[in-house]
Amino acid sequence: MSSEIENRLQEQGVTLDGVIAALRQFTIETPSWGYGDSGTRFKVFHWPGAASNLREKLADAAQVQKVTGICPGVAIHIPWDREDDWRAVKEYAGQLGLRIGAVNPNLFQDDAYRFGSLCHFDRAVREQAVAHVIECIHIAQEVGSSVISLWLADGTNYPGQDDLRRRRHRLLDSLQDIYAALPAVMRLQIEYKFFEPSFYSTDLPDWGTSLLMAQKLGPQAEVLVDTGHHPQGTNIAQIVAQLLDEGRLGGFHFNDRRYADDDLIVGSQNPFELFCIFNEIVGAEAEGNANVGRIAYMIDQSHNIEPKIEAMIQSVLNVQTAYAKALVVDRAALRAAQETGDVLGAYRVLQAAYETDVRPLLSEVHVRQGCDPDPIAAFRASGYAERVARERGAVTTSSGYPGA
Ligand code: RM4
Ligand code: MN
Ligand code: MN
Repeated sequence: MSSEIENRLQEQGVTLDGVIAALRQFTIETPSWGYGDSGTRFKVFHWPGAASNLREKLADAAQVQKVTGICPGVAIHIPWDREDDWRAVKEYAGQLGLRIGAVNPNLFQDDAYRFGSLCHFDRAVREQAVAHVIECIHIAQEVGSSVISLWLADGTNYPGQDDLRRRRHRLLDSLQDIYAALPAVMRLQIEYKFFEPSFYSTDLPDWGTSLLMAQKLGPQAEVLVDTGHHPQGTNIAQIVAQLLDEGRLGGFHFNDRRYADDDLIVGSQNPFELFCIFNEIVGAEAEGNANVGRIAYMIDQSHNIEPKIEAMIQSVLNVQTAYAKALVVDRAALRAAQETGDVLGAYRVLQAAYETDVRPLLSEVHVRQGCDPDPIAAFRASGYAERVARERGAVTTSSGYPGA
C-alpha cells in the first residue's frame, strides 16, 4: 500500500480501512445497451461478439462484475430487452451473480411519438405512453427492481409548434398517472436533457424542471443526472450539491462528453469534473446527508468503436478512481481554508487529493473483493472476448439500439 495515502489519511485522522470499506460498499450499475452494438446516427459498427439479446448482455455484464466486484446491477431498456418470462430472467441474472437494476421505458421509438409521448396533444398517444411506463413498472416488480428511469424525447422544433405551458400541464398529468401506479418501494427517476431530438424546446430540459416535477409528484420522484446532458460549461457538481440539499438526487447516468450527448467513457475527457462531483457527494455524506445513501450510480454509454466489455470495465474504474480521490480530500483542512477566506489554500486541498495516486489503494480494494488487482489485465487474460467473438459469430438479431 502506498505510504503517501496512508500518511495523508493518518494526518486527517481517517483510517485506511474506513476508506477501503467505503470503496467496497460502492456499487455502480452497468447498462444492458452498453454491451450490444450501438453507435452514432452515421454508422453503427458491428463489434465481433457483441451481445445481441438480454441473456448475452447479462453474460457480458457478469464479466464486468467478475473483475471489478462492484457491478452486480444491470439496467435494462424496454423494448430493447423485452422477454416473455421475467421471472426466468431474474433467475438467470441471479445465477450469474447479478440482479436487474433500473428499468428504462422507451418513449421515443414508436411512430406514434412524432410529436411527443407524455406531452403529446393527443390524449390517446399520452395514454399509450403512460401505459408503456406502467408496463415497465410491472416488469420492475417481477425482476425485483426498485428504479424506473424516465427519459423523454418530447419537445418541439419550431416556435409556435405547440403551446409550451399546455405541454407542461400534459406532462404533469401523465407523470401523475405514472406516479399513482408506483409501488411504495419504487422510485421514479426523472432524467433531463437540454436538447435533442427536438431543438426549439425540450419538455424536460434541465434539473430545475425535473426537480419541480418531482416535488409536485411526491417523495418517490427524484432527479436523474446524466452527465452528458448539459450545455458546455455547466457546473454539474453544483447541480449535485443542490439536489443533495433538496434530498432529490435519484441517481446518475455517467458518461463523458466534449460537445453534445457524446456518450463517451466516463472520466475520459474531463476526469476533474467527475472528481468534483464525487467531492460534493463525499462532503455531503460526511455531514450526514441522508440522500447520499440512496443514490443510484449508473453508467449510460453507447460504445461505437470501443470493445464493449473492456470499455465498461474502464468506465467503472474511472468512476471508482474519482470516488477514491474524493475520499482522500482533507475535509477539516478544506473547511478551515474556506472559512478563513484562503481561496488558494482551499483549492490546493482539492488539488492534493486529485493528484494522489490512488492506484495502489484500488488494487488493494480489488484484492479484498476477491478480484485480480488489475481488472483490465484480468479480463484480457481471460480470453472471454475472443471466445464470444468466435461463438456468437455474425449478429443475426439487433441489440435494439437505433440503427444496430
Ligand atoms: C438519451 C438518455 C437516455 C437513454 C437514451 C437512449 O440521451 O441518455 O437515458 O435511454 O438516450
Ligand atoms: Mn441517460
Ligand atoms: Mn444521453
